[in-house]
Amino acid sequence: MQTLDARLRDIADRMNAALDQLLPRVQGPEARLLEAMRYAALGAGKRLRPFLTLEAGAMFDADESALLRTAAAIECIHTYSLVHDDLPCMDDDDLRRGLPTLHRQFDEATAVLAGDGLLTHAFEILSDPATHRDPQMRCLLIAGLARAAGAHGMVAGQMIDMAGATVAGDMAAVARMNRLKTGALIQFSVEAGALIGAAPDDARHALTRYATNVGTLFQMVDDLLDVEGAAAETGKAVDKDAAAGKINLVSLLGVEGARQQVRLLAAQAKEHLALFGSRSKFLSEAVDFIVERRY
Ligand code: GRG
Repeated sequence: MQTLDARLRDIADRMNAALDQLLPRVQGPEARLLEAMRYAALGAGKRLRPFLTLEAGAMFDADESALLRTAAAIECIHTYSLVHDDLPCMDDDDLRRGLPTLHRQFDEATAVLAGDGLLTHAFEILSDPATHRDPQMRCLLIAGLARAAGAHGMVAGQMIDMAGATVAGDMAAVARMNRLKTGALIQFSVEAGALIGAAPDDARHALTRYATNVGTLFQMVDDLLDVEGAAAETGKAVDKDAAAGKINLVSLLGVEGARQQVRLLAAQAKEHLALFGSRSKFLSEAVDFIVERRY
């Protein structure tokens, strides 16, 4: 039986190959745009969202190619969000995945356009019959990704974050921001696998609850890494939130309180998988991987 590490590496390799093929270089004046999109998308990401889609789908013997293309679309959205988040008008970061951010490597206008290109390309991938032969399924995937990523999901969470709209002490508001900014796309990553695999209702509900816990704990670990991590390990700047005076669950609960909450969420996430027995081995082990991650 494969280890989780080997499985994550295998999925990352397959994702890189899929993105390489889905984002081909072009000739002509727009060559720079595709180079920039590839620079961002083919970087050293953990490919956690693709892992969640492929693992959730594999439990129901879903078609591998449909899962892989859907995961690539999700990764395009995730990458665009990082590119735009790093821009001077947002978080103004110089380092991402251990390399210069896209606007540093290229320029700001190219970074905005490369993000736009990746966002749009995600929906082109999903609408292609090569993703799924059933047009209704393609529509469900497109609608689900749009909801998770758009103005009622990730973009709304980013707006709340940018506006500094989470006042000190307002735990519920911070939790909602996290649910939208980070949780919505993680949740869709799991749901997409279940959808393509035509999972029964009870399984889909259990997976959604698993994904909700994973999304929340993922963001809390990210906030802990911002406080405790080192840029050399995380591949991005640290201590950003405190320097910007931002409120997050770590500043509200304290480091120890946040760690305790992470442990609780991790246990809950795994409990939601009980229904699947050994079939959910990797999804369960991934919870520990996320808790223990240093980057
Ligand atoms: C700009 C529309 C728009 C949205 C940005 C996701 C996001 C919203 C901003 C990123 C800021 C951030 C660091 C959020 C914390 C959670 C997160 C998404 C971390 C990065 O995801 P990983 O760790 O990254 O999966 P890799 O590099 O492994 O893909």
